[in-house]
Amino acid sequence: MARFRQLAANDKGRDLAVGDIHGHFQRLQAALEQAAFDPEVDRLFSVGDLVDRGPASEEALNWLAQPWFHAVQGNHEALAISHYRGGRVDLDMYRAAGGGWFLDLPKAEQARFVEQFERLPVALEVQTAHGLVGMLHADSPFADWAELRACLQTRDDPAVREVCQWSRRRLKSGDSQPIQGLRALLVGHTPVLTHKVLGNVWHLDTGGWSSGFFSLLDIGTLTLINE
Ligand SMILES: [Mn+2]
Repeated sequence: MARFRQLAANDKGRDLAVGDIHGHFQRLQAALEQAAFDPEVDRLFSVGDLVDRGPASEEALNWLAQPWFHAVQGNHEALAISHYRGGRVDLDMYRAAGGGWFLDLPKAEQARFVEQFERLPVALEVQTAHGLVGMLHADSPFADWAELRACLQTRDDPAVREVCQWSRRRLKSGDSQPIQGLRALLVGHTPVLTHKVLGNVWHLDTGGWSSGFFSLLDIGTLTLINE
């Protein structure tokens, strides 16, 4: 499956992006209703981690089946894939991180999720009237978006995937160097109290799945509509 996806601009409605969901689809639905999200014309982009921790991870499949919903693969989707495919996963860590619902599923049920998670790109980019907006779960291993695009399009490099899905370096070090070739890069993975912009990198995991709220970013205008 393609590790990089490119989407054309939405000339009919709004494109909104949201941080980590972690099984809290009911809360997300409420946030969308408050934002008057219209699935007929609007699109919703997830920066990954749809499952684990929350009460309704199973609903991820219903959301992923919607034509207006687009997501990249987070480290929690990667954990499910890795476990199912026989990779090395620390099961205590995985269970502690909310993966119990998946580990306890029969293998055939796990397959239904893994098949969909494997279809998710590691990174995607969306055209907007004001420039290109990129998304991935954690951080870009390259300062130039074109380099990441070319890399994901041509080879499967586990080290590149690792940074894209797991790194907390940028936020920890307060690195405000922008990603070249993008108007904005949207990420999640590390919870923040309110959205945080470093350079042109927007950290959107404001803990809607825990004690925070879901930030919905209009990627056309780069404005938060509920913060
Ligand atoms: Mn994560």
